[in-house]
Amino acid sequence: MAAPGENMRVNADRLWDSLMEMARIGPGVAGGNNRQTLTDADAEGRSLFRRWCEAAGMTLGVDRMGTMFATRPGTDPDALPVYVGSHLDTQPTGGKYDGVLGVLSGLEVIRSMNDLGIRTKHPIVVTNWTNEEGARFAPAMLASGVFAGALGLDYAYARTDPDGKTFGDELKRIGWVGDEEVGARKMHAYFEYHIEQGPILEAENRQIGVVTHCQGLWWLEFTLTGREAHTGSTPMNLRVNAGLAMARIMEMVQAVAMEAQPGAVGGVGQAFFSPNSRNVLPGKVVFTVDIRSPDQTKLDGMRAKIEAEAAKICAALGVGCSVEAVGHFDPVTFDPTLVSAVRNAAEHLGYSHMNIISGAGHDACWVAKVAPATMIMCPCVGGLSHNEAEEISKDWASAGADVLFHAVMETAGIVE
Ligand code: HGY
Ligand code: MN
Ligand code: MN
Repeated sequence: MAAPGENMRVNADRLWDSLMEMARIGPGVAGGNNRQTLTDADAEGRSLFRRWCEAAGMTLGVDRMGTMFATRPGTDPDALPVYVGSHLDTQPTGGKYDGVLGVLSGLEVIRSMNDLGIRTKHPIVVTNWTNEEGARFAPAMLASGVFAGALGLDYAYARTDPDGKTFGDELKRIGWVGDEEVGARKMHAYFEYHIEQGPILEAENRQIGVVTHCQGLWWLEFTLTGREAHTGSTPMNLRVNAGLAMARIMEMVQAVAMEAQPGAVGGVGQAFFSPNSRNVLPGKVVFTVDIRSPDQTKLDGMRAKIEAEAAKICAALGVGCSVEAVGHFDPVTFDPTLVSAVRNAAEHLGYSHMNIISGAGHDACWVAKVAPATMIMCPCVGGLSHNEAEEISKDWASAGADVLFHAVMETAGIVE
């Protein structure tokens, strides 16, 4: 059964108001957000979150990756905390809810516990992970990857953005280098509440996604070397055309992902041409292939095929080809006990629900390596995300937050 306190609900208006207030920081150009990690806007959002946490009576710890941990004490000082978290950084053309909903719903759980005078055995920690998106500094889920021991701190600090600025310098610049060793914290459990970022829950008319798994991912960064030449006076048979090689590789990635259906995706979201001049054939093209699948064999098979076929495409055009994996995590199975706590909470609260596999990656994917972890999802309009038009309803937002509230209370243990 879900936690006692049959009628526990979050304050839906307060949650929604907090989402809208955070959305005013780092506004986009079309109603969404551009609050990229380690920018001044990110720093402003972090300060607002810190003020809210301190006003709710929590104490803040920060680790050397800048991840924020706000703690509400439990009655048992020896009990490991229950963590609730997600991320406040956004894509350059991001929505108002991706990541933010999970962080601010965690805060809303604390605010509601305060309203109801609830005490728990285990402490509760609300977490804002640094650089979940991986938009400015690849890979995605960078801080949680270091926390889980999958990525090194020095590797993370050396990551550069397109302007050549390093993660470490930017973290120092905004004044958010904490003193805690990354990964020193031990967790009793971790919950992440997130919008689905896909069309399934809305199409199936379900309020809650009980997330059982998350698909794995490879980010393959290709660097193709052609020969800079005049686009007008260079005969077609004399070209060493890296742009053409990229186009053929992108077409091939689409074909490999379609051959791997169902349960596979592949595409390219970022490409850079050098010198990127309209009438110069590119000497260098750098682009990242993003492939994902919940099936390990299928995921790794796609990677092998894409790398082999890309080498053939480039050889046929005389284009140089190198590839580096700049992001990866294996498919994840979330903790069955926590998954059941989420399902029990949804049933207890009378919310429609279904099992779902997360299409997007989340910090929970790395946390699951070092602690029992799971996720809760709510629908989003049209399944749209990583788009400023990302939208959810207030009812969807609060239903998921209610489920989070009950699942966390059940796991943290209410003390009468
Ligand atoms: O790439 C992802 O899946 C996440 O949005 N960082
Ligand atoms: Mn996210
Ligand atoms: Mn995202």
